[in-house]
Amino acid sequence: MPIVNDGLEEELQWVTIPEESSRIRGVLENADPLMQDIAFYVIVGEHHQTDRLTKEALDREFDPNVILDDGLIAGMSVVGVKFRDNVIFVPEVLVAARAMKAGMKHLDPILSASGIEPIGTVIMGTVQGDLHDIGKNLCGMMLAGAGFSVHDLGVDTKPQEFVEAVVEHKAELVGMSALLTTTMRNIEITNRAFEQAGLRQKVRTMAGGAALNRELAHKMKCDGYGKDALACVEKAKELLEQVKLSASAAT
Ligand code: B12
Repeated sequence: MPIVNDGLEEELQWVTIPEESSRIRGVLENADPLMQDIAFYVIVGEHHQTDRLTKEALDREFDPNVILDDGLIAGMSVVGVKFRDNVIFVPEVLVAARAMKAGMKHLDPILSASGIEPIGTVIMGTVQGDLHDIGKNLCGMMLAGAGFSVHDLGVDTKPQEFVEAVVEHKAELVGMSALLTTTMRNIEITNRAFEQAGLRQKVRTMAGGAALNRELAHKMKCDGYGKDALACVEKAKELLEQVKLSASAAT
């Protein structure tokens, strides 16, 4: 199906790297026109329209995961490309992030609702010095939806804050988000803080964000890496099993 939203088609002209273009187009060309509209309004930072259309999509019984992937995240991918290529700058990205959040506000309660006893506890936070929170929030929502109890420490989280939260909430898992190459090393520093607090054997840590890949996450001494929110949930479940196994081996 072609892109029927002319504004979106125009925006896609900014995506010039062939692999990026075919990945983003692949999603949008297979998406419902309503998802194309949502993506467009995220790109241009129209939070009222994103808010309205996300609600309309839910009323029309679109799967919330489809709205998230084919609408909101697809739009944000184009924003990412335009920002990287200096087509837009921080203020425009902030306006797009506000639009994305306006849509996520409707999806959050649905993606987070599970209504069952938590399967485990996760502390989530963006590492110290880093203010990006969209991806971390998505991961938190998906984890909550999968049955985890999630405590979100927000952005710019100091290593000691992660440590204190693990103790306070008796968490088995920690999820760290880092989008900047300059803040990535704070993942390792946080892992070291767990070591110094004598907690490193008890807690499993995972990380994600644009700055990372599997190798880097392991180099930063994490137990796991997730490339997106779905992988985050899978990794959390896997690490929780490891915690349970090592706890039962210790008794
Ligand atoms: C939005 C954005 C901003 C917004 C943030 C708003 C907000 N509330 O989050 C604003 C404008 C504030 C911003 C500021 C800056 N930004 Co910025 N930003 C972005 C942008 C365009 C999109 C990020 C995003 O939200 N993506 C969408 C979400 C859904 O994806 P995600 O975050 O990657 O999350 C997914 C996965 O990574 C994973 N994941 C994320 N966290 C976790 C955690 C765990 C545990 C797991 C398992 C998985 C996981 O799952 C998520 C869901 O699928 C990226 C470009 C990009 N391609 O990433 C640049 C980008 C990250 N920013 C960049 C830069 C340079 C900056 C600034 C330094 C710019 C400046 N000169 O001021 C500042 C830094 C501010 C600071 N101290 O943090 C660079 C980083 C380059 C680098 N390698 O270091 C990028 C890559 C753009 C670029 N190509 O140049 N930015």
